[in-house]
Amino acid sequence: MKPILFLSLISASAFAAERPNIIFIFSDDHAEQAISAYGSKVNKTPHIDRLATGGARFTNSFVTNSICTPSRATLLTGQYSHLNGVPVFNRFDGSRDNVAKHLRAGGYHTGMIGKWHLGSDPTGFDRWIVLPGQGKYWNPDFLVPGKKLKIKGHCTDITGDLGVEWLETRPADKPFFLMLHQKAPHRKWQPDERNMALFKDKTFPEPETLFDDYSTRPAALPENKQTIARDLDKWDLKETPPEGLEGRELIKWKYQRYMQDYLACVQGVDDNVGKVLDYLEKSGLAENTIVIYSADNGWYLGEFGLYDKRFMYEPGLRVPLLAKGPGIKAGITPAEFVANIDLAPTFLDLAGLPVPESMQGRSLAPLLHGESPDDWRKTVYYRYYHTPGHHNTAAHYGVRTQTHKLIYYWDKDAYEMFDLTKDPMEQHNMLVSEEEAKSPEVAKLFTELKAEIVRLQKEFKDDGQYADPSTWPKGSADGPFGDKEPSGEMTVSEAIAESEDPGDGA
Ligand SMILES: [Ca+2]
Repeated sequence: MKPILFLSLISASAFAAERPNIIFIFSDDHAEQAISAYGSKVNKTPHIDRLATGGARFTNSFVTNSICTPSRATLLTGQYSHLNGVPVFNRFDGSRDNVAKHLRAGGYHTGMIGKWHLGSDPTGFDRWIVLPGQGKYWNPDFLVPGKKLKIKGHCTDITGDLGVEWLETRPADKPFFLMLHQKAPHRKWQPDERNMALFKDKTFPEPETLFDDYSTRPAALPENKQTIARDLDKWDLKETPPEGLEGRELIKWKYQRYMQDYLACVQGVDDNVGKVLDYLEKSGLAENTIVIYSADNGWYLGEFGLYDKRFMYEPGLRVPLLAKGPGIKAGITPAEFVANIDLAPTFLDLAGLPVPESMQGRSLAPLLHGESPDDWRKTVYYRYYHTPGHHNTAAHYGVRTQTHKLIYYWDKDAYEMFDLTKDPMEQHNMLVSEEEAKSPEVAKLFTELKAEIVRLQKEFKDDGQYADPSTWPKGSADGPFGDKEPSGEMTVSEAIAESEDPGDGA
């Protein structure tokens, strides 16, 4: 008897019991440094910390292109931007293969809720309800197949509520896969009222590099437009600075205003992680449900004098990654280099499904089980394209090893190299002084890191396409959604009832 026939004889519910449910909670721009399990000095995240205590907290988790839309395309495809066709804020082609299609075909009930920002309708999901483009914090519209719905309230709480409602109304005879994607804490930070009240008068310690003068990194940092000093606008700050403040005092004031709103938005995300975890425990689903938390890109909390993401320095490159559930060892902190290309293969592997050749990442399941494979990657390759973009951030690629980092700004033909063991804040570019660059030790390291980039570009099939902005695919990640009139105001339950995909089962 062939295995496929054998499977068809097992009742669906018996099969469901064998395979774990998976909930992937994603947030937008949530810095690892703003999670207490990661040692935050500025806030506490008790609910995200529950995942660390009861499961795995990855200590070297990176993104391959630190920006929203490309990261989401990588999440779905397990591929770098140059292969999945989304190097910048362009539209994802929904006819491409994605992880949800595999899970759905493999017997999972699949759902996508919240921020999508890929410009095309979601495919591969039994039910989806997503924000148009960036979405709004207050009284947001949501898209379901063919319609736009308006829901009253704060987006973070609504997204959490939609998640619980989706779980309540799912078919009980199938394992499920739910992507629950928060808009928060994306700029221009508008917290819910309860957390705004909690954070409005707080003050936070400043990072060591808030007043970075960029003197050893002249290639791209001085011209960037994501600085706290110059680039936060009146919509970010929402208040006029006190009269007479200037220079460093004004930067300090802006930093505090920024952090108050940003961290209040993070707290809303944490509250809603708690809402989902509590529901899973109360309903008994926790026993067979894996919950994974991550963010779409790194983020600067004043380090290098910056907010935003993009640059390959540590705060931009690192993302939180935590997971708890059946089969995952409690309290482990895997230190292997993992990246967002690994998420799609991980979902499939956890579901007992094969990982297609097209995916470039590797399943994290062995690491979640407490194993440490000898042949795990020791370096990570990064490539950012969006130049000048919204923040005049020069395009670059690079490699991070366990001890060093090499960054290359190709339009400027400029390299930066850092020793992360001696200089974790990346303040000293070892190539800026000719004398140091020519020293045998530094020159040898530079040669080795350049060779490693070449090796990684070959391994990941990056031949430099999209390096020239004229080759970027057309179509915006923000549309086309404006042509649908929103419904009258809906409740979360009414909205979920509209979310079923009548599509082709793709
Ligand atoms: Ca983002």
